[in-house]
Amino acid sequence: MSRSLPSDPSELLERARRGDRVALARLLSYIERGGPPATAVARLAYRAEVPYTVGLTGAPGAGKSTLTDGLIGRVRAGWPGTPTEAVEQVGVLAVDPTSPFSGGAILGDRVRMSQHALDPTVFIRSMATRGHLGGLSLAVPDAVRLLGAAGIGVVIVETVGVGQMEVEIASAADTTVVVVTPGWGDSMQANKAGLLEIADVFVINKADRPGVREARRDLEQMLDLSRPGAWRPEIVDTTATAAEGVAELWAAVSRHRDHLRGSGRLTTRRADRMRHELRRVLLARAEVRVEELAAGEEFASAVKALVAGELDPYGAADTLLEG
Ligand SMILES: Nc1nc2c(ncn2[C@@H]2O[C@H](COP(=O)(O)OP(=O)(O)OP(=O)(O)O)[C@@H](O)[C@H]2O)c(=O)[nH]1
Ligand SMILES: [Mg+2]
Repeated sequence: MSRSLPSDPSELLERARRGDRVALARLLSYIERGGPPATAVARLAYRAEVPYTVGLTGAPGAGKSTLTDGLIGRVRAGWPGTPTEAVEQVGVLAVDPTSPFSGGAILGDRVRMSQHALDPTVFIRSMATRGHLGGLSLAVPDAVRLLGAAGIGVVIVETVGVGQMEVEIASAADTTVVVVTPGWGDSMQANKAGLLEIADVFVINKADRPGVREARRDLEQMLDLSRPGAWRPEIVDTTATAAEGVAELWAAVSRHRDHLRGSGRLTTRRADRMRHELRRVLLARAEVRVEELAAGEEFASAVKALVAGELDPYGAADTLLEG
């Protein structure tokens, strides 16, 4: 760190609330690294009121970061239709589930290249898996709430990739945007169904390239065959590099948000997420408990008894759990 900071989480959070971005970054590092400090930060930052979260996922290189960069300006201008509802601060978390390092060369460079990198009302950070128990699927919501506790009203979570893990992270958003490109079908064949399930808005980026109409037809067909529901995902064409379609994308996100709020689904969605999150916390805690048991004497003698044929594994497990 370039200057002295307290290490106490509540002092750091106090500073982060007053706009100290270095303090906020330090708190995020705690969350990323895991262990008791991560839990302490997460508990301090927990609140019912959370930022509106927009997840962006898609294949590597689809244009998520370029789109995010364009969206930031839109977000700062407020929600379409409700311009009085100002969004004073925007957060961006760029998540790479495949990388154990944050600020890694590629992700970090792209994040830093953002035209908003020096804007004090915009907070951009990359996140990767480190020690956080339960991995990124627990660390990301903790991080989002932390940004909220620091006064950030909208958080964009960019997740690289289209595998199951990415889908899980991206779908922990209020509005999930799936970014595809013309000719996307092949690269995402494996997880088309998963993406279809989580998408609230589809973006066909790189619309300056041939194949946009085919890509749209493909998506429309898939939507026709699935998900009869109150919300049919909108499909927006964008050319992120020329900032084309970004306003329409933000408008589509905003309409989805109106739909969630108007139908009461924002509340039920968030409750579902908390149900899921609590299960994951319980599982993570149970795992720790098992490791503790496995390091103990009782466990060692249970193994001996198993080897000698005096116990079966199920009986042994029952005994250990009761103990
Ligand atoms: N032709 C064209 N190129 C684009 C467009 N949007 C992004 N790109 C380019 O595609 C490349 C990848 O863009 P990024 O925004 O970094 O894509 P990303 O999805 O964030 O990539 P990862 O984070 O690595 O998964 C860059 O060279 C962009 O300039 C577009 O609309 N049209
Ligand atoms: Mg990116």
